[in-house]
Amino acid sequence: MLRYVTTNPGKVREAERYLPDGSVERLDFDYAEVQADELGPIAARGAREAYRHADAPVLVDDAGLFVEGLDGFPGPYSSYVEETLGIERVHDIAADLDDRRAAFRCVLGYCDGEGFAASPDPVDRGDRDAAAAAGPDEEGEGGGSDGDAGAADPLPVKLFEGYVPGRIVAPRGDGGFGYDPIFEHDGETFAEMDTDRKNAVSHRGRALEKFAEWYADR
Ligand code: ITT
Repeated sequence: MLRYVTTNPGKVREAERYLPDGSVERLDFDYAEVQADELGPIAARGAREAYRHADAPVLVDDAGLFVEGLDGFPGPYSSYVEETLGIERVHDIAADLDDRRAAFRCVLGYCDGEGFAASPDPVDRGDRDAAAAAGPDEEGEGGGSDGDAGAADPLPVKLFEGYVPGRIVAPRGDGGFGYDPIFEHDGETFAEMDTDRKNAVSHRGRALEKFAEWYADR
């Protein structure tokens, strides 16, 4: 059984469409979200922490809204900004911009205590630079170290990324969750789409599609 690690039931509703019935359950575990300007390291750290907590295969899902005219803000801070400012105020700020283009990004981090081949999707072996330098070599089973002495965490995490472009608009629609009402893609906000339609184009749908294909062979 795969544990989808999130406090957000909306994410699991979307993920269930990609995985066989009964093969995934939500693990409501709030892993520490480290401060970082990229989603990958946050997902990787979270996957390790969640794996150690659950002692079973886990998938964590870190997502964010990146507004072009705000240099990518709120990005990795999207959760904090939703809780503090709220999505209407994010819209108000974006409404003053010439450039209202934005994108959602999602990074899924999978960890089951074993090693993975790095290609075609990235593997975080505890030190991203070392992982990049190591290239697409096969990782030894059992979570072997990348040879980097020191702080690197040897538990490998496989990462799957998804992206969708759009723009910030005044809130419309009552489906979805989070920033969906103010994110328009192809003339409709994500909150105006049902789950299948959102999945067909969304950041999470793209990442889940890659994950599901890879996981089916695992
Ligand atoms: P977990 O960390 O427990 O999974 P979360 O909702 O805080 O739950 P994220 O940190 O990944 O998840 O999400 C960052 C913010 O982006 C948060 O405010 C979400 O509501 C929002 N978000 C993530 N995916 C979204 C989506 O598909 N549509 C709209 N908003 C989304």
